[in-house]
Amino acid sequence: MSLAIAPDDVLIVVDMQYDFLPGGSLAVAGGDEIVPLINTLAKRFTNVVLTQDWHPADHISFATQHPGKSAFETVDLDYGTQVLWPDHCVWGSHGAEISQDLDIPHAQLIIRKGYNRLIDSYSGFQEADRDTLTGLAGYLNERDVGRLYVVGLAADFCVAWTALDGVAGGFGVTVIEDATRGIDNAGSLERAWADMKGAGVVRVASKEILG
Ligand code: VGL
Ligand code: ZN
Repeated sequence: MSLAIAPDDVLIVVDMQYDFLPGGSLAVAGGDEIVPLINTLAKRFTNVVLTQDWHPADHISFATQHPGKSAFETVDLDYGTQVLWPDHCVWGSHGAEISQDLDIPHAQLIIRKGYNRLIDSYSGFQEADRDTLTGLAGYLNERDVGRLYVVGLAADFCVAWTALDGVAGGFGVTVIEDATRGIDNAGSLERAWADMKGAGVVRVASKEILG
């Protein structure tokens, strides 16, 4: 595997939305610090795809929908264990908007996920029921793209699940570590890196790519 970026490679910029940035309802520490680096990286890619977490106000992943439960606790749903979150990325709200500080005018696709009330979706490819597809794999396959490079928020949830599903879909996947930040709830960040390593996701620092 070469670290040089090829013209058919794709940068996937995950969930750089106000609710995940400082001041947002599910702020990821240091999330704002990665914006300039993501802008620099994006200039090296012909192909850029953005993802956008996009929930109805009564989404099942919100702790407010489960009386007696608090954010960061879990519940058992039909598809498995679900972490409960503060209300975030509600469609039409400011918090759901992608940061205006991202400077990626050449981004080709914004894929929204998490819009089904009863199913969460960390991954840009597949919802948490592990069945409902977003269409991203179909899009990338139809475009006949090369390697996927994943950056954004949060490293241990939407970045990791997107990277893992990319590998499962047959893509070569690299995560650029310093262009991510994690939530790190109950050891989730360490677990996510272990899962990604086990799946064959390549972990690099941006300087290895930018030279
Ligand atoms: C995310 C928790 C809930 C993420 C989205 O973007 O990592 N995390 N929804
Ligand atoms: Zn969400």
